[in-house]
Amino acid sequence: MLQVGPLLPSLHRNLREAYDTVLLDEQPSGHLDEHGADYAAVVTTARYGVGRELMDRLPRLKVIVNFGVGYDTTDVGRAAERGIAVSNTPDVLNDCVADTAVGGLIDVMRRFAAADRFVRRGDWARGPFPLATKVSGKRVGILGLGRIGRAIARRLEGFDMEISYHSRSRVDGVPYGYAESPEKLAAWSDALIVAASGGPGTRGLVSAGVLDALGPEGYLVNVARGSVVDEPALVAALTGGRLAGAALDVFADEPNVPSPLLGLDSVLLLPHIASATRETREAMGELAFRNLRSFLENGTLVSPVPAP
Ligand code: 8YV
Repeated sequence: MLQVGPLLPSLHRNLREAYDTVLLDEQPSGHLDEHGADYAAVVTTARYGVGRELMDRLPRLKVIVNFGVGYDTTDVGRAAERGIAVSNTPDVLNDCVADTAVGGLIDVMRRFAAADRFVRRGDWARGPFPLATKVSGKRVGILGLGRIGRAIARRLEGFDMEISYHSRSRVDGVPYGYAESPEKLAAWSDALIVAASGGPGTRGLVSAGVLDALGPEGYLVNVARGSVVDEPALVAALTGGRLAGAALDVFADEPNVPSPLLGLDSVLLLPHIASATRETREAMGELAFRNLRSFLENGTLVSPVPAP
C-alpha cells in the first residue's frame, strides 16, 4: 500500500500495523519508475489526492482511499475510466464543519475576533468597540445543500434565520426556499455560506457578480474549497468595502492566504480547521481504515464516492 502525504498519526499507525505501507514522501525520486506497478492501493488525504500524473504511474492501482469528504485533488474521472475504486469520509465530519460555518458566521457578523484584538491592543481604555451586526433572524443563503449544507441549515433554524439555498438541483423535503442561481441567492441573502463540493464543476461559482449581488452589507462564509470562490474578486470586494466581511476556512492556494486579507479586521482567517477536532478526525481515520480493509478483504468500499 502506498501512502501519499502525511496522515493522522493513529491512521498511519493502524495502516503500518496491518499492511505493508510505503510512504511516497520518503522514497527516492524515481521510486515509482521501478515500483509503481507494486501498488494496488493508495491512502491519501483531501489535501494531496491522486492526480492523473501520479495515477498513471501506478498501472495496477485498484483503490484510492481518501481521508476527507472532499476529493477534488483526485482525478475521479480518470479513476472511473481505469476502474479504480475511490472512497471518501462523508457524514462523520458534518457536525464539525457545520459548527465551524455557524461559528464563523457569528464571529464575522458580531466581530468577536476583531473585538478580541481590540482588547489585546489596549484600545478598550480609549472607548467602546464599534457596534456590530445582529445575527439572529437574518437571511442566510446556503450554496450547496448536501449533507453539510443541511447540517448548517438545521443549526441556523435555532437562530430564527430565514434560509434559502442554491444547489445543482432542488432538494426534496426541505423547508427552505430554492434560488435559481447563485446570483439570485446572494441578492436575497444577508450572508452567503459556501458548502458546495470543490472540483471543476464549481470552480469560481462565487464570482465577482455573486459578490456584488451580496453587496456591501453582505457576509460570506466559506467552509468548502477556496476554488469555489473567485478569490481575487473576493479580495477586491473586501478591500474595496463592497462586502461587509468574510469568514474563510479555505483558500485557493493553501497554506498561502492573499496578503491584502491579513490586515483586514472584517475577515476571519482560519487554517482549514473545519473538521479539525480530535473526535472527528479520529472518526475520519477509522472510516478511511475500514474502507481500505473492506476493499482488500472483499472488493467493496464502505463509503465510495459517487460516480463522476
Ligand atoms: C480535511 C477536508 O482538512 O474533508 C475534507 O474534504 O477538507 C477536511 O476535512 C482534509 O480532509 C485533510 O486533508
